[in-house]
Amino acid sequence: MSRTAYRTCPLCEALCGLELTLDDGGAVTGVRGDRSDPLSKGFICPKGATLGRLDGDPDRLAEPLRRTPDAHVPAGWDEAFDLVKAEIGKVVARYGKDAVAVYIGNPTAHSIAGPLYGAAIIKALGTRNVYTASTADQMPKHVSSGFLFGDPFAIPVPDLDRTDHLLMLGANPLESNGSLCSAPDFPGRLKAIRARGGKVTVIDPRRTRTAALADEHLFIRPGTDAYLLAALVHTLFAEELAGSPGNVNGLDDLRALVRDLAPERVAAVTGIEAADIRRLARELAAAPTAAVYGRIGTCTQAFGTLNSWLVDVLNVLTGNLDRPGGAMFPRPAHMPVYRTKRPYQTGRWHSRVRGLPEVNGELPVATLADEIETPGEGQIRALITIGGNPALSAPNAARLDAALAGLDFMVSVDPYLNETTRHATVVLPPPRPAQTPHYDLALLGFAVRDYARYSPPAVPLPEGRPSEAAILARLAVAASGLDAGPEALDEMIIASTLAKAAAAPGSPVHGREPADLRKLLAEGGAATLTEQRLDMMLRLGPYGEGFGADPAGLTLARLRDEHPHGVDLGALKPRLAEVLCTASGRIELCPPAFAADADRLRAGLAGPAAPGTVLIGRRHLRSNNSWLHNVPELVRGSNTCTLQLNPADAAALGVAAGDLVRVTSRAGALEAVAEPTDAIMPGVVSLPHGWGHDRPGTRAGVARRNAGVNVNAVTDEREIDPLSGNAVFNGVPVTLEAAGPARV
Ligand SMILES: Nc1nc2c(c(=O)[nH]1)N[C@H]1C(S)=C(S)[C@@H](COP(=O)(O)OP(=O)(O)OC[C@H]3O[C@@H](n4cnc5c(=O)[nH]c(N)nc54)[C@H](O)[C@@H]3O)O[C@H]1N2
Ligand SMILES: Nc1nc2c(c(=O)[nH]1)N[C@H]1C(S)=C(S)[C@@H](COP(=O)(O)OP(=O)(O)OC[C@H]3O[C@@H](n4cnc5c(=O)[nH]c(N)nc54)[C@H](O)[C@@H]3O)O[C@H]1N2
Ligand code: SF4
Ligand SMILES: [Mo]
Repeated sequence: MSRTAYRTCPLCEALCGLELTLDDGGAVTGVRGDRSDPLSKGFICPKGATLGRLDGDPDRLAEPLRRTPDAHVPAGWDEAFDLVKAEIGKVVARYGKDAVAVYIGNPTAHSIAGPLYGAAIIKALGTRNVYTASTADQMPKHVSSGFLFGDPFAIPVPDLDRTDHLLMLGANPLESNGSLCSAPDFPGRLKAIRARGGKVTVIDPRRTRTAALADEHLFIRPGTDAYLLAALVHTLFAEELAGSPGNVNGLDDLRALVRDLAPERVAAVTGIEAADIRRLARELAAAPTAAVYGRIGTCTQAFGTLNSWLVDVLNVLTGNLDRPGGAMFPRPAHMPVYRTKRPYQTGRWHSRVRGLPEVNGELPVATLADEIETPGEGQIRALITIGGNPALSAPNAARLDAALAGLDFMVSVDPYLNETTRHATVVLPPPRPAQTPHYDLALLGFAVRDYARYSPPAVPLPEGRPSEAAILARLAVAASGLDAGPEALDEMIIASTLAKAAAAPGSPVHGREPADLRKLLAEGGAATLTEQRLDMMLRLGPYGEGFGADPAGLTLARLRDEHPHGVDLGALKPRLAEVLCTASGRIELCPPAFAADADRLRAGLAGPAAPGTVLIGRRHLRSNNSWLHNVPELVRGSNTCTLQLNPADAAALGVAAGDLVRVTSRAGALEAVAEPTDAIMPGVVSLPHGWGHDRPGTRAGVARRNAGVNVNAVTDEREIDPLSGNAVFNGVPVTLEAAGPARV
């Protein structure tokens, strides 16, 4: 007898609803798109469709592992946690708190456990050595929003379903399914813009599938978007196309800043003709509604923060920020709208070795190896990784990989023994996706409609197996050195949240007795303390039941029982006033730190446009960073780790399709199989990331047989976006050499 269960796909940011078919033993035997999900309406991609294979992967760890001199061997949960507590305690006692570092990876943003317990672990450790995949990804956007709007998480998303004009830079949602813009069936939503008479323009050094779907695609030299964006801003001012945005500071400073950055000056460096730049600006200004959207290609480059900022400057100047069809702020159901925030700041501390500023409470992953390798007070001796694979994903990953081998102690929360976790003294595996509850705490804040969905576990946990939330809670308690159960942590967080809510004017429970609220929460039908925390957030949120204030409002029980396919909370609504929290109460359109960084831009115009070869990244639909290469169905066909290069460049090198090319940079070298294609600009080569599964000591058979090469052998940890500390993966200078026919 089979049965059906519904849940959100946890793999990418698109939040698709899935319909799982399960057999008697709880194995997932089929996956389809959930047609009743109001946001995804049955859409599914090949990754979601093979979730059952991932869920039942025989290489997935079933129990904790402990490293011995020969290999990793099974350990009991108590034994594993005792070891973690003792070893972390030793490092802290000998070297101090900063000697224990944390690295939090991408899947943590797709779970309930990560957002609810990650911060508690950091707090319990009291370390300044906090690293996440954010500094290999979207940190520039946080810094931009922090300075512009006062809140690093107030990131406007393009209102895809209503816009008349989308200008998209450095994003390829036909492969990635979108990022910082959760939109199931992103391709369908793009086609709909065109179908209703709108226009989609793509700026990318590669003619991607997204570019092919668009009305217009313009090639751009990697790393030069800031020149293009500044020239667009220049044109809006020069041709008096900018509206008169209210509630902004810095308009005159901005105008002065871009005065000398006319399209004619930046044409050579960007590779885009001045007439085209002027036309782009005019079209943007003339469209009834428009949104400018930049993603990973604009963040993971040397001008990441300037790009992220100028994207929103264009949205503001064209009157499109916070209006339907423009760039809007979602209003997620679990985020209170009454919170009071402090003005945004970066650089509250600096990294020990390179003196890089703290951003959002963390340091750049590009300097993690420095901090592990460099002796002295504050040197990192122990590391906790949660859902991350920095031995592949970080810039100059080979160096970091070697550094990890030198740690005194490492514990990894991860379902796989892979390139990173093979260095761990202890591996703590979270359960299967089908055994894990789901609610997208991190991603619902970027969805193109207000929407919420809770998925309870489809399969109960086996006796004695902790949920990922329980693992992280126990890790937090172990890290604190206290003698308490993990429940104490949840109780503490619940108590302090309720007390704050009761004290906050404007909160639905203002003036209520926290103890009464606690009682109501306990009676609310949530199965675990983790669920109670989620219930609390939903009740206090903008659509919440407010502990009785709005009896028809949302609770976790209601979301779970009455809306098993998710609930549509409507199109995005203007809400800038609710979001804005700068000290001035206005949008800071020209933050001094950003203006100062524009000097670097000008410096780039002084010399000749660099003619050398540069490397960019690439994503494939059937891949997901480093960890889906163990699913047989996903490593076939087009999902291959090849070096794309322009046929003219291939001819000059004397290589044909299938030949090996040696790629060398300041940081290292690799050999990859050539794939000549005119979809890529001359002078630019592209390799996908997340490959290189040939290391000893890992346990992922399919991935090992489809190893590929790690692009981060040649990316350079010394190059960062200085304002955010973000890694530079695009526009990496490399040299190429023919390396002979492919070895089979
Ligand atoms: N299938 C799949 N989906 C994924 C992932 C995955 O690995 N595979 N990863 C997920 C994650 S973690 C993220 S962050 C998102 C990212 O989602 P996207 O931002 O859509 O990522 P990409 O598909 O890499 O698209 C980036 C584009 O930027 C272009 N580009 C490179 N350099 C430059 C430049 O200098 N300027 C401009 N204008 N463009 C440039 C590249 O050619 C590429 O087409 O995807 C998520 N979804
Ligand atoms: N050259 C280059 N490098 C890049 C990028 C690029 O475009 N080019 N992209 C960057 C980006 S955008 C990102 S986000 C980073 C990603 O960087 P990371 O987050 O460091 O790497 P991932 O490959 O996502 O590794 C995810 C890890 O989480 C584990 N995992 C999977 N599911 C779970 C779970 O449910 N719980 C836990 N605890 N663990 C789980 C996997 O086994 C794997 O070890 O890579 C960055 N690196
Ligand atoms: S698009 Fe993303 S969320 Fe949707 S099924 Fe594919 S991997 Fe899952
Ligand atoms: Mo990412």
